[in-house]
Amino acid sequence: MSIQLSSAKHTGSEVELTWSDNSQHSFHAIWLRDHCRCEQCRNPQNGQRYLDVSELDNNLTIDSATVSAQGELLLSFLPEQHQTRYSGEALLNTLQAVEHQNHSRCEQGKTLWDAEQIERHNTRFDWAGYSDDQATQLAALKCFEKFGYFIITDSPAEEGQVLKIVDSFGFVRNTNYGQLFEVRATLDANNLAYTNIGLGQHTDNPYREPVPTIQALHCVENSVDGGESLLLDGFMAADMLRRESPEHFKTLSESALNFRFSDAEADLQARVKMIETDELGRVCCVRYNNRSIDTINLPQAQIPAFYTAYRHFAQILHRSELATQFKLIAGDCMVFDNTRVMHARSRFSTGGKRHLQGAYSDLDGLYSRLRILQRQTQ
Ligand code: NM2
Ligand code: OGA
Ligand code: ZN
Ligand code: ZN
Repeated sequence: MSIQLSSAKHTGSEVELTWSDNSQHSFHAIWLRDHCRCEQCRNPQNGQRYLDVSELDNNLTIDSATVSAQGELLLSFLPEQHQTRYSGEALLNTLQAVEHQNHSRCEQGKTLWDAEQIERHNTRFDWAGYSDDQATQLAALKCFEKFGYFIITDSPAEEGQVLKIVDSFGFVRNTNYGQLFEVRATLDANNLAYTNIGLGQHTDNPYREPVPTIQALHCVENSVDGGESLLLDGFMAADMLRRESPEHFKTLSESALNFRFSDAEADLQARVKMIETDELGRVCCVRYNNRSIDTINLPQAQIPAFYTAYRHFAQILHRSELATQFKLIAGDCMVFDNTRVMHARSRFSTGGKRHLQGAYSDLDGLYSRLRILQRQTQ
């Protein structure tokens, strides 16, 4: 049984709570007042707040704080005589959330992997099972949350299938490349992706801010020699960089770079970091694309340190023990977190045909879908 709220003591500005395991935690009056869930403070149907903090009295204090027989915290505030209550569980959940500071984007709480580690897990889900069964879809989305990708297998090798796959977990992000883009060798390609040359480890569209946070690549046909795929965990690579050289990691997480894509119809530019960290220094986005890095216009005094760090990161990305490699066959679709997982493809022959269809999407939609599926299975 989880711990219960036993007693409350207040000083006017704070409440000190004592729990059944004798631990103690304080909450401030302003937090307790602002988070009130009564019908005057929040809409009971949708839970959205009516209250705006500017309306709170400057002299807000706690008038009384007691613990009910059911273990609820009962409070009243001055000067407005407002009353509110909290379950012990809600307060405990808050304390835990504060301690972990977890969020769906950063490296913490995820399982970082290298080639050997990922091969011990299932990351492949066949389309029939996935589209029929919510438990399978939930497993695929949990795989994505943990490892940054999943692969749909045995889906119809038809044009447009990639959009059905994106629809299953979220929403397509339209860009200058279209809702859906054709990845095949063309003449006059506006992007090297549309040729038969190999593409090194990269994330897509670092020149776009906000970056598309998910990419789906569905294989319609792949009868060429070569054209093999590779995925690697960019959070793992960033972590290795940090372990091998905290200084190089710092350089890449602090230097803003210009990325650019320009053709007849678009001139996309973004000034962003190769390794982005959150307020606690945890990696939450990596960007790496040697084709699209614009002029590096750092002061020349910073150039040697920058290139040393950049080359170190690049060398890590090319270590074969990091990458899982496979050849997409018709009907396969890889869905990956474009803020975390890097992809690459090897050069392919001009004999035979290779045709992928791609689409961008975003993490907010996928994580929302994941939480809804979790809610339904609870
Ligand atoms: N395509 C395939 O980010 C990139 O420029 C990689 C993107 C053209 C949509 C290729
Ligand atoms: C891309 C890309 C990989 C491939 O289109 O962004 O990286 O396998 N394609 O062709
Ligand atoms: Zn209230
Ligand atoms: Zn790409």
